[in-house]
Parts: sequence; structure tokens; C-alpha cells
Amino acid sequence: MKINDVKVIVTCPGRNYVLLKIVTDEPGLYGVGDATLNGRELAVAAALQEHIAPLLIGRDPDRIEDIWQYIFRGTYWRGGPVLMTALAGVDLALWDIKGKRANLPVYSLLGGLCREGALCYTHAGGRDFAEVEDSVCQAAERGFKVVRAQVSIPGCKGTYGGTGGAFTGHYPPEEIWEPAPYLRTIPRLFAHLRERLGDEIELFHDVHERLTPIQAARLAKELEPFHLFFLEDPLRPEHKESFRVLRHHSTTPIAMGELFHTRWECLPLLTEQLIDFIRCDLGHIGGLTEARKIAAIAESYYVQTAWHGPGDIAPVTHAANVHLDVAIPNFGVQEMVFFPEAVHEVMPGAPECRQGALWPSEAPGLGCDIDEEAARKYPYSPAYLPTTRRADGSVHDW
Ligand code: KDG
Ligand code: MG
Repeated sequence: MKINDVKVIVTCPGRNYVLLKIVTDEPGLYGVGDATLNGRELAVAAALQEHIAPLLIGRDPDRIEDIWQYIFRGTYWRGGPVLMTALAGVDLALWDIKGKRANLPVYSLLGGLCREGALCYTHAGGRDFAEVEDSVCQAAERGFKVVRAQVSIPGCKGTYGGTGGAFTGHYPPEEIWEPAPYLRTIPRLFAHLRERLGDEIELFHDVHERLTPIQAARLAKELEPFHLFFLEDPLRPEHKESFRVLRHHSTTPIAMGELFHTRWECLPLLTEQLIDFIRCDLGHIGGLTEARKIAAIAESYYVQTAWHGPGDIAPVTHAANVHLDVAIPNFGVQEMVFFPEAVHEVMPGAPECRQGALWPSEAPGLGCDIDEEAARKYPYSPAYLPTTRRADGSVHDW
């Protein structure tokens, strides 16, 4: 069996996605992958189109590990978000082909079911505590047992996850954010939610890498009475040693990883047991091949997984998340989103969400497809994440 063609499809059914179709010389046999990198989509599409696709033609798609190593190491300039996202797209398409060829769902190739469905969480947000409370209640009514809660911060326009949606245009929007009101508000939010909603529902919060180590330690400590499921991404990805500061000061469980690109970035956090949940993005760490290795290392240190599952990765990456979730012993929780209808039209086969869990497809492969004709109806449209500035005008992060 040989790879005959690699199609890179850029489409915008509500937001931009870079999709990949690897076509084999066996009639009708192809695999689908996702190589979407929010805000840098065309960089990945060019890397695939110009540099990686030509290297794949004529190769045996069954040799996933060898192709993975060849693309990862063969470039010499390894790693980074663009190349690891491109590699993830290739990797997912190859696993899809392997599953279709074996006539088995990918979870079966990964060792088979450890559980039937994957406990998942949704996002709650609002402009004030009452709105967040309502949003958490709505999630609970839909069957969610774990909910992420974010709130707008008084005086700060740029509050991750509070309110607001996708950002489009030729320049990233700019927003002001300040740590002092943020650090005052978040413990009060969780005090409010626990008082109103009790202890049964699992709640947590995404800091989105905006704090310094000592600020993060203060927040983790002040959140202890509210028993968060975890505190997500409290520090920037560059700050690995600083997770020790958090550990010294707090028993709030810590999750980290959506901005990592390889297992080596995860290693110190795992081997020193500085986190409780590893939450890399399969779409940005080279796909299932790398994620299952990270999961296996994490298992040795009793760290659980919480793979990143935002709206800016395509349904096929969500499907890959769930195939892995059900097949590994140290699964913790899975982030999910409700995709708009246009996304389902272009990419049918997203994992089904029922009773607060995601269920893997029983179809051979990953269970997703690409409707190329539908994809053409939604051309690429520039869109960027916002840039965050401090009140004095200096760039903070995003
Ligand atoms: O593109 C950036 C998003 O993927 C990110 O902001 C989402 O932090 C995120 C999350 O936890 O879903
Ligand atoms: Mg996050």
C-alpha cells in the first residue's frame, strides 16, 4: 500500500480549519486529519503543502511511527507549533487509515476499551457571578458533572472565557487585563458558586497562563476551600520549575499542557509530580503517536490526562482525543465543545456527547470524514486571538 495523494483543505465553517486527506492506492481508502493552528492556519497549510506532502507520496501509510520520526527529526529544525500541528494532521490521517484497513475503531488498535465513555466538561461563563451560576446550572441540566467557570473581571475588557466569541479581521484585537482585580475576583466567584450550588458539581478554572508564579500560588491557595477539580494552566509554558512554588503553597490540583509541543516539555512536570493532569493538545504535539507516549509516562507518575479540546481544533482531533481517553488507564477528563451545524456539515463524525460523557465512534478508523464540496462553500477568512495589554499599555500575553 502506498500514499498516492495528500490534500490540504482550508475551510472556515464559522472558524478556520486546516484539514488533511491522505489518499492511498487502495481504491476508496483514505485517512482524514486536522492541522489547525488558531491564528496561524496558513503557515501550517504551507508547511504541509510545500514541504511535508511531497515527502509522503509513495510511502507505506501503515508505518506510522517511522513516518512520524522521519517528519519530526528529518527536518533538523524540529518541533514548534507549526511543524507539530502539521505532523499531528499527518499522524491522525495515518491512524485513520490503519483503523479503516483493519476494520476497527482506533481505540481498539490502542489496546481496547478501559471504559465505555469519557467523562467530559463544558464551559460556563458570564459577565457577573449570577450569569456564571446560571451557565453552570444549564450545563448541569444538560448532564455535565464537570464544568469550567470563567467570569468577566471588573475593569478589564480582556477576560479569557468570561464573555465574547470568535475574533475576526486582519489584526488581532487588543484587550486590557490586570492581575490585581483578577486575583480578587476568582476566589469570590468560586465562593459564590459553592454557596449556591453545593459541593456535588465538579468545578474548575482556566487561568490561561497569565499569572506570575507567586500570583498563581496565591490563587491556588485561596481556592483551596472550594475544592476545584483542577486549576488549569496557571503559569506560562516557559515556567516549568516555577510549578514547584505552587506545589509548596497549595493542595489545589494543577493541570497544564495546551501550549506544549513535545513530551520533553511535559517531562519535568510529570517526573517531579508537579501537576495532577497533563492536558496537551493532540493537534499541536504531533497527534496520537506522541500523546499515547505522554500518557504512558504520566501513568508512571499517577498523573491523569485532560487533553485540550477547544473549538479551534476540528472534530477529527476531538475524535482522536476520545479514542485515546477510552483506551488508557490514567484518563482524567475530556474538554468538549458543541460545534455549529456548518462544522458538522463539513466534517461529519464528531464524538457524541451524552450524560456528561463523550462516546467514541464504532466506525473503522477515527470515525470522521471531510465533505470537500461543503468545505469549498466556506473560504478562509483571517481571524486572530486577542493580544492582552496591561493598563499601562505594555504587552502582557494573550
Ligand atoms: O486557540 C486558543 C484556544 O485553543 C484556547 O484559548 C482554549 O484555553 C483554551 C481551552 O482550555 O480550551
Ligand atoms: Mg485552556
